[in-house]
Amino acid sequence: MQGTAIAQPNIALIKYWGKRDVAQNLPAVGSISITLRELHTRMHVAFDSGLEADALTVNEMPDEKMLPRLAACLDRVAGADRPRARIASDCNFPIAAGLASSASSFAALTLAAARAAGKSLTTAQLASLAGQASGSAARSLLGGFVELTNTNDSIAVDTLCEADDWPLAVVVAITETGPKAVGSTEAMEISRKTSPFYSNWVDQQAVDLDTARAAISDRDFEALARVAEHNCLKMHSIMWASRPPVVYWNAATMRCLETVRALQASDLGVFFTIDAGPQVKAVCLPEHADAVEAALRATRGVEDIMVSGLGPGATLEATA
Ligand code: 2P0
Repeated sequence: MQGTAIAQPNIALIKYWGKRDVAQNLPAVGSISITLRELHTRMHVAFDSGLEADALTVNEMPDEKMLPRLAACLDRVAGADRPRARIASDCNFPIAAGLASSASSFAALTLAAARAAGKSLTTAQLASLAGQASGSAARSLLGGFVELTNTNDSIAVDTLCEADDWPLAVVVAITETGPKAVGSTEAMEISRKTSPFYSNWVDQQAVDLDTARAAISDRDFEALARVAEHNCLKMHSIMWASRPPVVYWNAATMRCLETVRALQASDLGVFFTIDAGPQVKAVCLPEHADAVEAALRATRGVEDIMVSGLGPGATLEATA
């Protein structure tokens, strides 16, 4: 009646932004991401019929705030009549700072809960369950370069390229810690309902996905860089033009982009991407990671740096 799983966050190169079905949490567009290696969330789930209520600890501290969303995920995996559960989450990177902690958390939780419930689920079933909890979580089930596609009434995830087959590095420049002002679920709905650019975004996504898929298949870093930066800036433009506007960037975010532009002008293999937060992720060729890290560390307003390679998908751990 227990299970433990570990999952890594992922960074979208072609972004998920907007929902076609809010109740089912189905995305409006497909997306392509890279799964990281060094950052992780470990989730332990133990069902216990002697418990009167679910209980959650995050990094060994009791946590009431996240519990309803995690409990709802357990209900979907194990059924609403399941025994109550003890959930222990341990994360080795800052939570809610634009680093996709929900992706690694819900990928690990879905896998751990299925094991604890004695269910053997396919990747498609796991993706659907993880995706209902958090759209980006389904991508963390797999490693390397991962594509999430919309099917008729669900989603599917596939590995486009294993981590070892194109071992890029990611340098994360943290410009601000602490939770964001507007959660991405709410910001997506503001975009969908009010941004004049939203329908163009949805219509153009297939072209960006095709371009990125081809670049990954050809290991064409320049082509991937161009389409990923374009897709990222389009996503933020939708938000800037919505009412009310949603601006996740701060002054240091902008300075990091200038740093990346300067590195590109010196012929370093690097490009930026930014998610629903002010951190800048610089994706680079591994031989350039040290130079990219040094330049971002020296950028005014950067509080901390994390460096990661690309890694595997979510895995179950042997439970003692
Ligand atoms: C992504 N983001 O593709 C995009 C880019 C943020 C910016 O997926 O509402 O926490 O729980 O499905 O998965 C963050 O959104 O959103 C996200 P919900 P989630 O990575």
